[in-house]
Amino acid sequence: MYKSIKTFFGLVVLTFGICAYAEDISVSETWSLAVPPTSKNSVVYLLIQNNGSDADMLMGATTEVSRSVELHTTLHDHGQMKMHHHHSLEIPGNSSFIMEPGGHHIMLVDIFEPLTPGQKFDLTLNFMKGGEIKTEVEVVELPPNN
Ligand SMILES: [Cu+2]
Repeated sequence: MYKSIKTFFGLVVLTFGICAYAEDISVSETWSLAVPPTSKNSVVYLLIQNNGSDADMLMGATTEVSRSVELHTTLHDHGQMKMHHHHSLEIPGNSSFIMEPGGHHIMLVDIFEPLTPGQKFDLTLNFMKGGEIKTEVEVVELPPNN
């Protein structure tokens, strides 16, 4: 059974002495699937909870494990799986926004090293109103609940 990963702010606070997080937005259940060494890309899934009454916008994300990070949604188009690249994603107020296989996801483009099961890395999400939210991603071998 997969246990949820707590949102992780510690390192930012210790390094810069700045506590920058959004009261309304929280990020949890963050995971990434291990990929073969030949794979250039990987994917992060997570749950965003917006406890504020207003919508926020996820503008992007950064991490040290890949050259860039993109916001994607998997679409089924005439029996073919395609990924749509978003410049931002709206997170409606008072709701949870799930990123899971077959739907929304965060694409790690050009990973520098293969991601292996048990590995953890930081991902910083950038929200228009909520600012930067840092979360710790755990790499797993199989999707949770499978
Ligand atoms: Cu994708």
